Amino acid sequence: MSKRVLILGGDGFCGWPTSLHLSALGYDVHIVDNLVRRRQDEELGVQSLTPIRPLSERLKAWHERSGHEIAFTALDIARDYAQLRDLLAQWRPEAIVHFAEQRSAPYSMKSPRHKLYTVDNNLNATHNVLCAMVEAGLEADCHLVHLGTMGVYGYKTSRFKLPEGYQKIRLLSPDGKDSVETEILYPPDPGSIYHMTKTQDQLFFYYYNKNDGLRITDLHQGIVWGTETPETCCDERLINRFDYDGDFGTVLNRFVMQAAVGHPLTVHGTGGQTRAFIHIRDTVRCIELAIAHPPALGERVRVFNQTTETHRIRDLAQLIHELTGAPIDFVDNPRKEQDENELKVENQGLQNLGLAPITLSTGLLAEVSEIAARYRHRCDLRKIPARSRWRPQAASCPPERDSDPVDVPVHSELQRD
Ligand code: NAD
Ligand code: USQ
Repeated sequence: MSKRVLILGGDGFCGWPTSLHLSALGYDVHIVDNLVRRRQDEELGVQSLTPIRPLSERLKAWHERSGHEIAFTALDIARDYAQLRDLLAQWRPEAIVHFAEQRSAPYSMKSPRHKLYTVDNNLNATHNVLCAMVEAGLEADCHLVHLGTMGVYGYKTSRFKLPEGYQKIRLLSPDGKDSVETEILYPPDPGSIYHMTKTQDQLFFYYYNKNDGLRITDLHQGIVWGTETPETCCDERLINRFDYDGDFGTVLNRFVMQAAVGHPLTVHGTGGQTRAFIHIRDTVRCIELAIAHPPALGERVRVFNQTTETHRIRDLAQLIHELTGAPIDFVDNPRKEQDENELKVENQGLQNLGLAPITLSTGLLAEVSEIAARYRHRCDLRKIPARSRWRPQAASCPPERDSDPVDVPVHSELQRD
């Protein structure tokens, strides 16, 4: 019998291609999603650059193409605790992949209500999953794979490589005469409310692993770029989402898309920020590897840095400029972050399990560029600038008026699909 995998957030940018990839490998895949991400597009008055289909149509198309069925349950895992628990107790997944959080740093900083929504959604979602796993009696049988972020470490330049989750330290006695060596979670240093929720997820994992023996892998993922995987590009109805707007669009995909529509590349500040990156095809492969190698019973939370390379933002802009001729615009940075930082990352864990990293190449950039060019007529140029600010603006420059974050019962979301 094939292994049962529950994908929380399986309609999203990473969750959809992962669901297809695991289904193609023969896993019995079941998606849970409340489709809030589609409603956030409505809230922001924007749409994915690629024409993503309703989830029901996606699932039908996948069945037609592959012969595999993917089940879907609509629920809000941050609110519908009892339904989540019952689903776990009845279906008894052997692995759960948890993508179902509000994942945009700018969205989390738009207004007090967006901060409240992000904290409420992300912390309750993660805690509900852990609590339900215990109540459903899945301690020994199920492995939770969570998508965390490289941003939990913060972006201060360090003399050392960032470790995979844990840091050896020496604790000094109050008089400084004695010391003891130990290992702790790397000191968190979140750069946004969104990133802060991911640092708090780590404590939930630590506790449930220690207290209930849950087996957990936390994947500290870098910025994902690219859009298609072999499964999503086999039928236009399976196409993955491509976010380009100032809230959900991430930097490299934004630059490629900006070049395709003739918009200057929007480098924040000096562009001296160095960040970790991974291609979407490696995302799905890393999750496959994490599922195939669960921690042993009694093992502490396993942490992998799910990233294949680091790049400085202005170097990426320069590369796209050289490939396309698009001009570079150094804009005021709406975020509170260091202008310049170095970043060295330990990332052997997933490679030891068999990941052969895909790194930035002109061929792969051309593929993203081709998608961006194909759908550029769907782009709304007004949605490109990043307007969400980390600090209140001066009175002479009033902030953008944002609508409230989505806050509607799940049932009306479902009627849209
Ligand atoms: P996404 O917003 O495209 O997908 C998240 C999915 O979860 C959406 O389909 C949404 O509807 C669903 N969801 C959110 N809250 C839910 C809830 N309470 N109940 C049920 N469903 C809910 O995001 P993504 O880009 O696919 O990211 C997935 C995960 O990976 C996130 O946790 C994110 O923090 C992490 N991550 C993403 C990136 C990236 O560059 N995209 C990088 C590092 C880490
Ligand atoms: N940036 C620009 N120009 C732009 C957009 C962004 O210069 O048009 C800069 C930002 O100021 C920042 C960097 O590029 O310094 C990265 O921004 P981003 O929006 O690409 O990525 P980020 O906000 O860090 O968040 C994304 C995902 C998030 C994930 C995170 C991984 O949205 O879910 O956790 O990447 S990491 O960055 O490693 O924390």
